[in-house]
Amino acid sequence: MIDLYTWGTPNGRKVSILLEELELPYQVKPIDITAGDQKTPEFLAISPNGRIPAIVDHDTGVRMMESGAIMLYLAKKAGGKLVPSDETGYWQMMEWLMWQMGGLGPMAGQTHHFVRFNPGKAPYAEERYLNEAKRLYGVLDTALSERDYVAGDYSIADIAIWPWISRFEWQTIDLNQYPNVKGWYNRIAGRPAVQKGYHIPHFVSDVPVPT
Ligand SMILES: N[C@@H](CCC(=O)N[C@@H](CS)C(=O)NCC(=O)O)C(=O)O
Repeated sequence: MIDLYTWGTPNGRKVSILLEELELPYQVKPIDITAGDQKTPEFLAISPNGRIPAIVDHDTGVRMMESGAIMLYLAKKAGGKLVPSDETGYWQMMEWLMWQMGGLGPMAGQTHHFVRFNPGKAPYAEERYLNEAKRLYGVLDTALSERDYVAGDYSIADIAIWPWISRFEWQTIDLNQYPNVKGWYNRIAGRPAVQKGYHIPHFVSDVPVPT
């Protein structure tokens, strides 16, 4: 059994959606990051960086933070499901997973901070992060003009990227400007595991539907 420490954020949803896709049994341990639960000594012993998501796998004794590492661990545990088996596909998956972890996630996160939650306080930061978010949407749109999913078949890289794109409204992004991203977003949003994993640890609002 796996314990998933999470909250209803893009990084948390990456792992809950993956666990649903892999059909691995897990129990949810909500960590309310708005109440400071991520700073308790008990949670820091599991996730030393004080961020969700984190897991404890009671089958193996593994404790882990960092969503990208957790996703690779879980996919391996499930026998390599949602990881391309061919060499080219594998590294393409890894490339887009790293793109999400090092690029889209941090830049979109800053966009949420400045554009959504602190408008007017730092116009330079708002412009910088929103422009970078738009640039990254463009990169994804170009990649998806050649294929349905970032590494060919649906993989953990798509699951890592998707919850960040699901915040397009917070980012003031019009998905109609990125038609390939919009089609990909809707394809993934329609998956039952995505609909279920999105609402972990509890329902906040419906999965956003672009108009
Ligand atoms: N690189 C980390 C980032 C994790 C992260 O930033 N989590 C946010 C929620 S999306 C968090 O726990 N924030 C709490 C805080 O900032 O104190 C990962 O991918 O797991």
